[in-house]
Amino acid sequence: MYKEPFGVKLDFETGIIENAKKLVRKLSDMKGYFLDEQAWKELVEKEDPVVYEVYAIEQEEKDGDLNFATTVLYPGKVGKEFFFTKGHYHAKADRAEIYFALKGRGGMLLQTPEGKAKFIEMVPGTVVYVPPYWAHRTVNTGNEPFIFLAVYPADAGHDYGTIKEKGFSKIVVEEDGKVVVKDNPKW
Ligand code: M6P
Ligand code: ZN
Repeated sequence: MYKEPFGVKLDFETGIIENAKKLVRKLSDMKGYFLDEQAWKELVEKEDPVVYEVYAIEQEEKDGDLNFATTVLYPGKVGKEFFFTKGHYHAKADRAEIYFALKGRGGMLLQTPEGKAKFIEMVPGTVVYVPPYWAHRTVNTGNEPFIFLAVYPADAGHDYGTIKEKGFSKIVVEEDGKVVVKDNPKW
């Protein structure tokens, strides 16, 4: 009936949560995600960098419980596009989420199923509310790891399908040394 409460240490410098399950996403795991396919291929062949790592403490997929995870999103670009996380809707689409930025700088792209998109800048201390039904992807627009904590319902699940096929309606690129959010020409 009662689960055991616990406290764990989150290292603000590295993003590592003790006893967490670690997931690593390399650039080769993200085929088809970036706009410039040639630049993606060249970078994969050259060094296949780690794009991000996730340290997650997850519970059984039950209504009412919570998961939490840190993400360490490395700096880098594919062509002009900044490194980002895959991005997802929740499998239970009406589940919300909270992100809390800890280190580095970046932002979150959010999108409704109809393609209405929004970009929210994130610096250490920024808390982002992801409402039910919005897909979400984080982007590192800086030159150091962008680290944040996410808290989400244990039964939310991940739905990668539509984002993997179509991406977001907006892209985040570097132009003349500036961070620019523009329409995705492939959308
Ligand atoms: C956050 C949470 C996780 C998610 C991770 C990486 O930590 O939202 O649920 O898995 O970011 O994002 P993605 O699953 O889109 O690759
Ligand atoms: Zn989520």
